[in-house]
Amino acid sequence: MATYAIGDIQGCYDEFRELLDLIGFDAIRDRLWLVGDLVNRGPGSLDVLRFVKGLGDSAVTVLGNHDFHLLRIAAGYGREHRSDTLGAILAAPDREELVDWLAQRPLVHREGKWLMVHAGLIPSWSADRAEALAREVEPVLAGEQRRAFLERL
Ligand SMILES: [Mn+2]
Repeated sequence: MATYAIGDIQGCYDEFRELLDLIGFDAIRDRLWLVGDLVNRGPGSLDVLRFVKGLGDSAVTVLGNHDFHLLRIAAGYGREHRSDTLGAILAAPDREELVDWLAQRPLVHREGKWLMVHAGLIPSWSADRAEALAREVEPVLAGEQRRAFLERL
């Protein structure tokens, strides 16, 4: 069993699948840590979301700023930027499932001596503090207060 950590996929579905083939990733045996920003910029954000969601417990994903951008737009807040490539997700028949799934991802993942977070921590924060703050935000984002939270984000 191996754990592979991969950074910002940013909608680059074909390259992502190519990379998984290259490292011989086996969803039964191995685990994937994804460091946030699954979506936007690349052309395959919808496929990335569907695929990673389908990996179930084999993949751990923390949220990145582009993922938050999608959550805000899906909730009716924020504006699509001209360079955004989120249209296919927003128009997808499984949009609600995908957005709900994304909103339930953690902000911080900690396992043993490892801490995974998108784009780093404020230097004055400890891992404990980052984890505690993440655990405060996550149920809000995953629950009924999501819209109110995203409006103010
Ligand atoms: Mn980012």
